[in-house]
Formats: sequence, C-alpha cells, structure tokens
Amino acid sequence: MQNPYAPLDQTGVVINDLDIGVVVNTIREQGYAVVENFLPKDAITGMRRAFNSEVPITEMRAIGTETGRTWRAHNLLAKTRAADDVFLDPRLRGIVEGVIGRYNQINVTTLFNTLPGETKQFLHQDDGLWPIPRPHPPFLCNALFAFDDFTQENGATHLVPFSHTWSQPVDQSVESIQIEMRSGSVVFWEGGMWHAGGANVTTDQERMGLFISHQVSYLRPQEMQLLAIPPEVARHLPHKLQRLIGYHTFGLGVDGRDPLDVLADGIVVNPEARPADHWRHSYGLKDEN
Ligand SMILES: O=C(O)CCC(=O)C(=O)O
Ligand SMILES: [Fe+2]
Repeated sequence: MQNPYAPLDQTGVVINDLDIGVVVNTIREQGYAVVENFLPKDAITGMRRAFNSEVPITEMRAIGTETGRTWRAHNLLAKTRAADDVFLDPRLRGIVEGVIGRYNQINVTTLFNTLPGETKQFLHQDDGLWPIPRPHPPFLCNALFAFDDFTQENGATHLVPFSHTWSQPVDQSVESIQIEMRSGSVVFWEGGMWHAGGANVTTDQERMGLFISHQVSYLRPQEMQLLAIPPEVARHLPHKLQRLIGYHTFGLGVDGRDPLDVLADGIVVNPEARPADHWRHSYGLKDEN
C-alpha cells in the first residue's frame, strides 16, 4: 500500500503559471529553490503595514543571536489576518505537498528583521529539533519570503546546497552560497538543509522576511499552534487554515470526533447528552478538505 505520507509527485502540475513540479523536484534534488516574484508589491506593502500595527514591537525578541540585532515575532496567525492569503496560496500548498506530502501542518511562523550590526548565524538544520536518525524522509518544508531585497551585504540567507541528504554534521567553515533575491521572492528549503542567516555588518539596511515552516502532520510543531492560537480566533479562520494549524483528523481525533466539530461545539463529557450523529469514530487518516 502506498504510504499516505509520501511526498506527492507534482511533475507537470502548473498552478497560476508556476510549474510546481519543477520547483518541487529542484528542492528534492539540491535542497532548495527560489521562486522570483511570488508575492506582488501591494501584498508586501499590506503585510508590512499590518505587521507594524498589529504585531506589537514589544513582542518582538531576538532568538538565536547574541547581538540583539535580529528582531522576531512568532505566532503570527494569532495576531494578524494579514498573511492568511499567503498560507492558503495554492502554489505554496502544492509545493509543500510535493516536498512533505499532503498530510502537513504549520510548524512555526516568524516575522523577522535582521538589522544593521547583525553577525552571521551559525549553520544549522531546522529539522534538528526532532531527534530522528538521518538519513530520513523529508518532514519539514520551509519558505522564507523576502520583504526587503536580500543581498550578500545585508545578510541574505546562507545555504549549503545538497546538504539535506548528508547524514553527518557539517563543519561551520563549509562552503555556502547566499540567496540573493528581490522583495517579493521566496526561497524554499528542505528542513534537513544546513543554512544560516547572513551577517549585516556593512549596510544601514534592514532585511525583513516572513518565515513559514510546514511539517508532516504527525509531529509536534515547534510552536504549538493548537495552544498558540486561541480557540476564539481559530473558530473564525478559513476552514483550510484551521486544518493547517492542527485541527485535522489525525488518529482518534478527539473522543472519536473531528477536532473541528469539537472546536465548534466543545467537548461533550456526558455521553447521554451527546447527540448520536456526533459519534463519528474517525480512527486514522481521513480524506479531509
Ligand atoms: O535569517 C535567515 O535568513 C534565516 C534564519 C534561520 O535560519 C533561523 O533562525 O532558523
Ligand atoms: Fe534556520
């Protein structure tokens, strides 16, 4: 039987003029792919404005750097609706399904701004958080959208091509490339890829980006989306986004019910009170939309 978690073969699939198969096969082969002009200018402008007003600056904090020159905000789906269209973009969905399969969910969402004075981050693998022996099938698919132009000078992300297939850690001095791309472009990489944020020590320019990481739906996300996004927010999200933040039908659901029914109606602890049609035992994976 075909493994339901197997990455989808997207060869020949074209969505809104983007050849998804080519992007996916490139990520599989070399570990990453860049798509230019993924987001139009007005989308970037709108998100910048919303992030500035809705994602309080006091909640931004530096992580993984000693300098304090990278500011970050996490848990974006709890705080703003400005990026929902990006999460639901059928091209993004098609690429993620091609890299890690159709049963996927959001792992972490980060808005970050690399400020002048930031030094190079250490090379790391984002999938190193889960102690799964290598080599292993891809289980993380990352996307980093450039709000500002990414240049070598302002710290464009370093990647070590092909390193997603390597079983041994790399030396920090290993050769890397920097992903220069214009505002609106996106770089995707497989979670096993060695990479690092670059140094921004010679410019007075910021490097702002939106990072969206997806993972297979059977792992615990790096940021626990089900708790991070309050139920009163989750209830009003688009249906697909609800599935993506973890309200999907993995395993037993909740008490045999679709988690989205529980989100809508609450937990029923008294079986006498439970309407019969609520009992839809859903052990295992279900076709869901
Ligand atoms: O700054 C970047 O371009 C990448 C940052 C990164 O890889 C991380 O913080 O995990
Ligand atoms: Fe990273």
